[in-house]
Amino acid sequence: MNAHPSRVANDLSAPNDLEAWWLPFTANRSFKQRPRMIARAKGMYYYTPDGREVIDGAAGLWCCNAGHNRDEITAAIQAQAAELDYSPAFQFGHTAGFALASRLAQLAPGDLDHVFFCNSGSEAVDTALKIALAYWNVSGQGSRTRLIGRERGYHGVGFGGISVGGIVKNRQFFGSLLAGVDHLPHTYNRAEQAFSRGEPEWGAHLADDLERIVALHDASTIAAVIVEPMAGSTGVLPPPKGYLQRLRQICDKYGILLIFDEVISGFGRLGTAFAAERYGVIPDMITFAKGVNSGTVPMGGVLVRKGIYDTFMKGPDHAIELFHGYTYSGHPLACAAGLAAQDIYRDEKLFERAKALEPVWADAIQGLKGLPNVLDIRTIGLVGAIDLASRPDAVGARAFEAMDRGFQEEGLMIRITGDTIALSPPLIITEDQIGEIADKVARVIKKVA
Ligand code: PXG
Repeated sequence: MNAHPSRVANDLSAPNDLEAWWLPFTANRSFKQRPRMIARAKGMYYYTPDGREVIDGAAGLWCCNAGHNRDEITAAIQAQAAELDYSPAFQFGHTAGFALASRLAQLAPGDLDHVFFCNSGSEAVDTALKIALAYWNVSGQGSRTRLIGRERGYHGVGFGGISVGGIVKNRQFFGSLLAGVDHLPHTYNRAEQAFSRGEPEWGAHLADDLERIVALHDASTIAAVIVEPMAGSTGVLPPPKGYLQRLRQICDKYGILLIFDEVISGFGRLGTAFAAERYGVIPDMITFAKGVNSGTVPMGGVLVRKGIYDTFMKGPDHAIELFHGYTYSGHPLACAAGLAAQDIYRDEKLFERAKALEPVWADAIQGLKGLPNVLDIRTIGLVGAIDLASRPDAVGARAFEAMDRGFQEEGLMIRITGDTIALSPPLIITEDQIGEIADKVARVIKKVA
């Protein structure tokens, strides 16, 4: 008997057909000529089908905060599948869902006491935007319909998310998007901020642009502002000092809801449970996904302040209060994985660990300054980004080669966007492994010079 049947099933070193799977956000033709296949994972490492070790510099896609294939999470998923595979969340409930919601409400700051579950960050964003619109409806201020996002923002790929988002390529092919959306300016200015550690000194005043938007449209038409506390996907833009506090003040002044999209920044990435805590700002809603169960089972959700939830809780007892939800809202397997991941975060003090390692990480990654083509480096929490100069007439080619050769030749997994390398390792990383990532990134940057 084979002791590891799953390993055999995964042994696709020569898969016989790569055509059928249209990979998301991927150069498919290039991938299929020279695949980057992953067979298994443990802790800080991925392993290729031929057994090569690849250090995970990206926590998968910013999600495996507890590291890979944690026995406790695996066991929780297995036990839940054996006990209750699926249970509807429309008009019924199950204990793992209530337990996880309570844990998350406890973890979140202030009176962010209620959780609406969905299955991804994109769904979390669309859910939060819909709750904002419905909230103003049930509050008797139905004229508040405008949604304000930010340039360079990433809020997933649903129509709501790309409408408030500000990544040009994610918007330009998809029609006219949602109506009644406006955007704050992004917060990056290389001349003022290059090679800053943590929050840059320059840029808090950019929040004041919300005053201009309010003056243009009138506050009575604006439902909500949504921002990532730290813009992730666009290439890691930490918020300028004081910026998020200022945004909160202006929202308060005009009664506008403030949504923090913490799909990346949640669950310890910046050294606190949520970025809201790092900045001492309580938003009206927090969207989360990814790290909630360390990326093991699809899950997202929205944390909602008590006052918003309470506003919906009226009308006849039998009446549905919010006409929204998904078949898999609060899926038992995702919830069980979430409880196990939250236990690991607490017991291993992983958020505190990220905070303690922040200076070590910053030293290592900022130490890459001076390598060929490095234009800027940004670090915050356990996140880093390195902007490389683009090759003439080939934007993105240098970083693409760095990602590919990092994986194929150096045993390194990184994320890229344009010619920016993004790093966000699992929070279990050791100081030696920080050194390993920095060394490998340095080698790759020299190779693609
Ligand atoms: N909001 C934010 C802030 C995100 O970062 C989403 C929403 C959407 O989540 P889903 O689960 O629908 O993908 C995200 C996702 C990258 C990268 O490397 C980032 C994300 C996803 C994949 C890759 O930049 N962020």
